Amino acid sequence: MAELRGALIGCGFFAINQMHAWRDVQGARIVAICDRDPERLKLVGDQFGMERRYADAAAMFADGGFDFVDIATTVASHRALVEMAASYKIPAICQKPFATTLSDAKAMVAACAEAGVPLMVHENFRWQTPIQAVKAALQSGAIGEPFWGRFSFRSGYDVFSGQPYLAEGERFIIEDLGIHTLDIARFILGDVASLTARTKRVNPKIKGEDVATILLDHENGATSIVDVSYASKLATEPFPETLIELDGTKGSIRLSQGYRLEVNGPDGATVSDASPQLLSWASRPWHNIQESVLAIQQHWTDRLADGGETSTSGADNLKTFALVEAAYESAASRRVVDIGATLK
Ligand code: NAD
Ligand code: 89V
Repeated sequence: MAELRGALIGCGFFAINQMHAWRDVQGARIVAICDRDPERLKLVGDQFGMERRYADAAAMFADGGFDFVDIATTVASHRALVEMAASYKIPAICQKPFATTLSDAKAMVAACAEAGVPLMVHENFRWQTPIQAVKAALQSGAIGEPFWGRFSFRSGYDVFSGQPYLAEGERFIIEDLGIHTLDIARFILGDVASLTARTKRVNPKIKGEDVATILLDHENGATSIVDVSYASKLATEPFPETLIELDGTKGSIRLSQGYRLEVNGPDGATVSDASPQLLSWASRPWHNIQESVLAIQQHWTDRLADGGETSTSGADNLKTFALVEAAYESAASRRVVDIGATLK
């Protein structure tokens, strides 16, 4: 099968990881890049030896010559760029957060469905090695039926130096980081029927909330807590680890700091190391995220080649995005929010 040719839009902070990962993906390569900022276009173009460079996405689509597009811009441009891809019948990957509103996200899913092209959200956290290890342990049946979970990301890491826009939005931690944690909760314990949330802003230098606690009622009857913070000053900084606790009818799973995975079942406890690999282009502490970028981009390439549905398709991600919207609604109203009603 011929190698798939991709085009990447948005050559910013995170796209560097995506470009490195595309070099390692089997079966696809990037043939064109686009950024409206000439400095970013030059920097990434030179670093990755790209000949085809565009300041305007419309001009790049008009020239064509690629089989899919990887949209790595920030959220404001996602809807227009996904709809542009659909209008050219080009399969699209879109960075998280998928859109600024759930109605935009639904419109993007509808546009790609009408065009008959796949759409995947670059929701990479569920592809992290430790998260996949927890899922595999649960699926092995070792702890029986899970009835309770906690998905926790608490850090004091300075995310604002690399991503200054995170300090400027009315919304911060749920939309940027909690979106990953909520997706992990769905991935591990299944879809959510309703939720309740509380938020706080601790850091006075930012606009949005930097602490959130969300109580989820899963459709299978399990209860879980998603708690996220960028205001937690810990003795050993855990960024960017998601810690997980699961209690089941026959045992328990604990993913603790340092990627330590403990599975306690009827036959006793096993402890293993669920650390991610340090890829040649990766650097600590980001290597956990960087490895998952390669994993999701390989998954996209494999599904595009065999026509299968991706794990984080646009349609799937609407259910994660609905949790983000519902969490903000619940924090504002202090009420329980029904996810079925949010998704309607
Ligand atoms: P950034 O601001 O550093 O980069 C975005 C780039 O897109 C900029 O260079 C900008 O000029 C360009 N751009 C924006 N609109 C454009 C348009 N219409 N046409 C062409 N170029 C355009 O942002 P970033 O930190 O790289 O974040 C990008 C996305 O990646 C965000 O949605 C963010 O949430 C996500 N992100 C994901 C992770 C993760 O682990 N999954 C980590 C960091 C960032
Ligand atoms: O994954 C992200 O979207 C990043 C970070 C991990 C820093 O929150 O913005």
